[in-house]
Amino acid sequence: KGDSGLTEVNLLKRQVSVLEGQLKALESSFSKYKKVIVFPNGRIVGEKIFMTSGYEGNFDALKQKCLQAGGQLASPRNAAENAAVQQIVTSYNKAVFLGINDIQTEGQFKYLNGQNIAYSNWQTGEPNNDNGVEDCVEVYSSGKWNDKACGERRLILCEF
Ligand code: GMH
Ligand code: CA
Repeated sequence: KGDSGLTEVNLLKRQVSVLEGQLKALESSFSKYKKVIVFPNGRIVGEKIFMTSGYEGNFDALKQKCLQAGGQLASPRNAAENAAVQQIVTSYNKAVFLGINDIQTEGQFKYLNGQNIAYSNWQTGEPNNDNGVEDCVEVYSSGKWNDKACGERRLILCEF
């Protein structure tokens, strides 16, 4: 033993090196395919993917569609995510509804999981609960938010 030129440890090191190369190739390929699948109807921000199907409907219909697809309505939690939402709104020239509402308690906007929102980008003067019936949140092409009646129809935007 010892004169084969490759100890068992060295054999394992060679196998790890091969696997490292394969993993790198797979990461590179996956990175490309992620871009392919989101073009032109989605955006990637960190770990999150925003995607629209072009469907339009009221808040309940949009919420159901996103859940059915294994995601949820877009809920931007920082400026970078909101910018991605804005890009979709601008590209389609159609406002979206977010996964945020104050249905439970007027004036307390929450995510669909019931937590109070930790980020917002309200248009000046909003939310104004116009006519006392605005519990949902739409995003304008400016990226700014407006509270709007949940029965209105808007573009779907899910996050995964
Ligand atoms: C009112 C006014 C407008 C505002 C709308 C909007 C409706 O009509 O305050 O300036 O843009 O409400 O908040 O959702
Ligand atoms: Ca409003």
